[in-house]
Amino acid sequence: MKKFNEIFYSILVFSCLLFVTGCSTPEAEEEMMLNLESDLQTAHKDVNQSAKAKYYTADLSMLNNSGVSGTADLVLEGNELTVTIWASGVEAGEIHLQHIHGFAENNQNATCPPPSADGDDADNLVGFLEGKPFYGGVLLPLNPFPQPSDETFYFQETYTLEDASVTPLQNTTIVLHGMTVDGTYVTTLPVACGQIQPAQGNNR
Ligand SMILES: [Cu+2]
Repeated sequence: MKKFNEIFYSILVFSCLLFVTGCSTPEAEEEMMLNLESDLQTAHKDVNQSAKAKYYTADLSMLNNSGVSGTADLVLEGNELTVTIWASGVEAGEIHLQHIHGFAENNQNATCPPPSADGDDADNLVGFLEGKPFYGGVLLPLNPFPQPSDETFYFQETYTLEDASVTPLQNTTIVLHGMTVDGTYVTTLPVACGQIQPAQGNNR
């Protein structure tokens, strides 16, 4: 009889353990969170149904002979802006500032500075401030800023726009920064720039 009780007790303990662990494994919790998240996303989409996604693109061309080029894709849905950037020719191991630039105050169309934007400092470089009359001020920092381990990077981030300062997006530019000049890394030096334009996807 004692033996039976022992076995019965062990089975009881074992099934309790199974029940408890089964309900609280990290995997199960993660799955629950994912389900919850997708429910939330569905709800969010329903709310934003009237806000049709708008698609934009920018060809990033090199500035200051940097050898940097790239492409940016932007999707604006309501006030959620997703920015994707592929860049190559960047300096490995260095932080590359990147921003959406433009003129918030008067909707002037931002452009990329020509080589002649180099002022009379005769350094043959278009500095951050020398480019500003063309691309305007920083409207949205595209952080976290990439610090690639090689000469390319892929970047994607979604931002909730607090106000209308970056819209209309076709009036803005994307500028990548950061290059070594005479042995010194100049974090702010513009290395690539592209005007944001509506993409074909707008007709989707
Ligand atoms: Cu910038």
